[in-house]
Amino acid sequence: MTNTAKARWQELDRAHHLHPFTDFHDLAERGTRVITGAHHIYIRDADAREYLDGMSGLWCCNLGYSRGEIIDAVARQLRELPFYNNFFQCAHPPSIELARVLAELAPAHMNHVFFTNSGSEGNDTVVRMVRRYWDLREKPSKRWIISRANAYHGSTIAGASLGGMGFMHRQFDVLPWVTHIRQPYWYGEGAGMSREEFGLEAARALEAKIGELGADNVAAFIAEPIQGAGGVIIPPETYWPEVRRILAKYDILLAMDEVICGFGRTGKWFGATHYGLEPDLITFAKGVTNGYQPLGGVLVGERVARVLTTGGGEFGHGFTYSGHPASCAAGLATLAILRAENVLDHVERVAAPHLARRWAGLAEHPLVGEARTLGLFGALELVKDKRTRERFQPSGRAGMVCRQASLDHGLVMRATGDSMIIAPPLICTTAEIDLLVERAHKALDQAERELRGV
Ligand code: PXG
Repeated sequence: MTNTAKARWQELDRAHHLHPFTDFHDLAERGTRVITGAHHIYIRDADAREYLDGMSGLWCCNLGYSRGEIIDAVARQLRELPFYNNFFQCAHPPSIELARVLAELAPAHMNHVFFTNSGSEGNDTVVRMVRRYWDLREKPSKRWIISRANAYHGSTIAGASLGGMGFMHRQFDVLPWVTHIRQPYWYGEGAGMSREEFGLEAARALEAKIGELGADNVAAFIAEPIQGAGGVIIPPETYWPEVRRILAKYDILLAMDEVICGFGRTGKWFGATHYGLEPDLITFAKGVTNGYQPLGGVLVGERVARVLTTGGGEFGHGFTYSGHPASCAAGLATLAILRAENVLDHVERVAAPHLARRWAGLAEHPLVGEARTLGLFGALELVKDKRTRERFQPSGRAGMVCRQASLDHGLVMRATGDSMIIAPPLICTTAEIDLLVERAHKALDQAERELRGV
């Protein structure tokens, strides 16, 4: 692409396009990075520079960018039946077939699925289902939903209320029956405690909140198995078993937001399986179609499904594109590849152990306070002083500097505050993981020179 073509894209973009989650002033100053193509695990920008995509698009292109089978399946479906709805006692083969496959892959007690177009709509659906469930069980006082600080559950009003992002909450009115407890972020908040102790303490914040609200008023707890956008927060091993105990004790539903964890990121089909949990609801999106088509939804466990399907009356909820045939075709093709190529096995036996070993080496770097991984998630905590965990000031600058350094070295690595995060495609080979880590290392060196002025 010529420089004039790139300049024209940038100019038109600035003139007309309001981007999601973007400071428009900053964007106008720095200019848009225009991405023009991609193959395998690499993206290409308008300057024809290639980057190893350490973020799988936006946590979704788990099989990379070159899966012709998914593209062909979508095209075939568009020719066969480009649209029909799933309302009013209708359905079509792709939505029916995808529901069957998802029920097969989900934990054994989950046999039903509701389709949406995104993770945010999935979490709105969770809210609607939870409310309907307790109403049908004649416990209408159970209305509060407990979530966690620094969670991300999407950007509709319900999704953003459930999420625990303060900067989002300040821009609208959070729904009044949503409340947040602390997150299980040991490195950031557990100084002076062992991981295990801290995990228990963070879980017990849930019990304290239930006590404060009254168990008869609490409908559900919603959480990501591992927080993604919040900075790849991997809870201590003590956390989830304690949460499970508390929810069972007080008869409160567990809704797991698996929009990022689902479909192999941890090496299992779901984060719930990784942690041995039996959630009542699972929100999914992103990786279900490898990001090639918009699709999300909610997997529903027997306990809720039985009440919804036998309780009588209409569930007044749905979207025109709930179970769109082309999206479902993309989902079927994606899940077929994940199965046929034993991708989860590759993650569990090859890629994740290799990433864990190589990523741990980055902890030696003077800028890195902690290097953690689970499955194909990775995070680095950038610190000024490794011993005291002191951060650079102003907060967030180190992350931005390292993010730019990473791009300079041909790697897409995200910054969340001063944590650097990766979630590379699940199909990464060990050599590609080596390349990713090598580039991350160079980025850290460059960021250190800049941050310490040496
Ligand atoms: N839940 C989780 C756990 C997510 O990560 C959503 C819900 C919402 O999905 P939709 O499809 O409505 O976007 C997400 C989305 C980031 C980032 O900064 C992460 C997401 C979206 C945008 C940015 O890492 N995750």
